[in-house]
Order: sequence, then structure tokens, then C-alpha cells
Amino acid sequence: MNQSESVRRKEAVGRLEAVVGAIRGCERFLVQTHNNPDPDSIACAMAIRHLVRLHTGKDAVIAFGGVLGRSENRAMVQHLQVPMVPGALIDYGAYDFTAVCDTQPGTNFTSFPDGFVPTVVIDHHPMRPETKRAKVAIVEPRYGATSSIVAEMLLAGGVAIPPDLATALYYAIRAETQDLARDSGEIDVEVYRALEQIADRRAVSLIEAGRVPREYFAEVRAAIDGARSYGDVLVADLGKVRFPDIVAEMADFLLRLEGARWSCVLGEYRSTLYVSLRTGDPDANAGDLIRQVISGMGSGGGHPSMAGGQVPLTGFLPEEKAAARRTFVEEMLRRVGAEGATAEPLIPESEA
Ligand SMILES: [Mn+2]
Repeated sequence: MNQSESVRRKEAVGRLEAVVGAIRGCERFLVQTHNNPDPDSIACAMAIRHLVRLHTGKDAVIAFGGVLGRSENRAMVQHLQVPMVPGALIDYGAYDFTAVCDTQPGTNFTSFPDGFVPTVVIDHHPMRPETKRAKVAIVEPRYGATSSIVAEMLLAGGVAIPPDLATALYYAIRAETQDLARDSGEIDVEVYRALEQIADRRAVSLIEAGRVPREYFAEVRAAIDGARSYGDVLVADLGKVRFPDIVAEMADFLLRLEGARWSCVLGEYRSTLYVSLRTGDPDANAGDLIRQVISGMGSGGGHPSMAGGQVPLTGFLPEEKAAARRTFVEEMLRRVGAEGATAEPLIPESEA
């Protein structure tokens, strides 16, 4: 082990001790994912729940906001038997320990009541001022996944990782970083390799092959039919969607187009406009870009190559909703230098 490795290991053990210290002496435990939870958020919540059980013998409730939409995520929860409770059913005042995973307070991206201060925050997005009020704040934007942060803590502290938890963390890092290809670093690779030894690879393949309903294909078609290229920027508005995660999924899908530098997908779900940005440009920063574009409209953030945001549309007339969508797209195109480019359908009429 070289010097920087041993420093890192000490830091990871320190984080573990801080979380365990916060757990000790508490009675009622709640772990919160972000809204419309993804594998990274779910796996991190499972890890905290595991630590709670290990140190107190008690069970922690895992709460989530929004919907568990994407088929892979539903398959993950089903195969790994993760008990998840809708945030609307939670009395947040009834817990003396709360942890939030893969997001931070003040993001509008959890089912926490306004101004709620969790005991522990674990996240890999840029630090937010509200997070400083938490007793334990572990915010490490250098990590490709929040699951890498917790997995490193468990591994460094010699905590045995049961196969279901290892599978969840492994799958989470895999999904979040597109198999270590996106926004990931040395530590992600290291913990991924370690988890690979314990994870149930068959369960991973079952999760990845999660079945989708017929409507899913209609949404894929809407993305393809609606996609317009503005030079090397691809934009698709899905209109109303069955669940919000499809917006991010289609942004990944469309970025596969040869020569595309950016993809941007919009979709409306329950009076909220969801937007996702992806880029393959190593000099660009999708997270910074979305924050600039969405400021004054809603909230958003993310990582160098992937980012997302929400714009509340409650009470908007149809034309006001259309104007919000247009403003977002125009401002985004302007900031990536594609203003004035003519819109071309992804598939020309003659081939459709
Ligand atoms: Mn994440």
C-alpha cells in the first residue's frame, strides 16, 4: 500500500466511524433515497440500513419520494428484496436518526418536509450549503457513485458485505458510471473490482434484463420520432411520460448517435417538467450547464457528463408549459453554441 492509499483508507475508515457514531445511541432509523430513486441511491440506502442492523440490531426504514419507474430499478428492488416505503407514509418527526443518500437537503429532490435536517448526508454531487447543518456530511464529488463512497467505507473498515448488498452496490456503480466509462475514477474501479468478488452476477444479469411493459416501446418511439438535431445537439421532447426516469434513459440512448456532442430530453410527469442532459465532450460540464440554464425556472445539477433538473409546472396553462419548454431548450442551445442551427428530424421523413 503506498502513502496515498493509506491516507485514503484512513479517510474512509473515518467516514465509517462518523456514520456508526451517529447511529449509536439512536432508537428509530430512517434512510431516505432521492426522488424516483436510481440504483445508486437505493444501494447506498441498503448499506446504511446494514450498518444500522449491525450496530443496533434494529431495522431501518428505507423511504423514497416520487416513483420507482425504470424496469431495471424495479427488478433490483424485487430481486434483492429491498423494502421501500413511499415518503408520503412517513412521519419524519418520529425518527431520531435520518440519513439521505445520493442527494442533499435543499435540492427539492427528496420527500423530506421543508427545512428538514438529516443526521447523515452521503452524496457525490457538489456540496450544498444546507448540508453543513447535518451532523455527518460525507460529500465527495470526485467519486463516480455514492455507492463507491459507502462501499469504500465498508471495505476499508473490514465490514463484511452480504451478497445482496454487494450485488446492489456493484450494480449501482455499474449503472451509474456505465460500467466505469463515465464520470468515474480510480477508487470507483477499485471498489467495483472488490465487489465483483462478492456480488451475485446472475442477479445482476436478471436486473439488467428487467422486463418492460408495452408502453415503454411507445416512449422509445416518441423519443425517436420527436428527436431533432441542431448540429451536434440532439433534443427530444417526450411530452407526458409514464414515469420520470425515462427522460434520463432516453438522453443516454440518444447520445449514442454518431457525432452527437449533446443530448437533451424533456418530459412532463405530474405537473413537473423533467429535463436530462448528456454530453460526450470531455471539456464540457453538464452539471454546471443545467444549473445555469434552469436558474430562475427550477432546480437541477449533476456531473460533468450527465445532469438532470426539474421545473415545476403546477398551475401553468398549456401555452405557459410550452413556453417553459421552449425557454429551456433555447437557453440550452445558446449555451452550447448551437443557437441558430436549423432543426432536423433524427430520421428524415423519407426514411420514417
Ligand atoms: Mn449517484
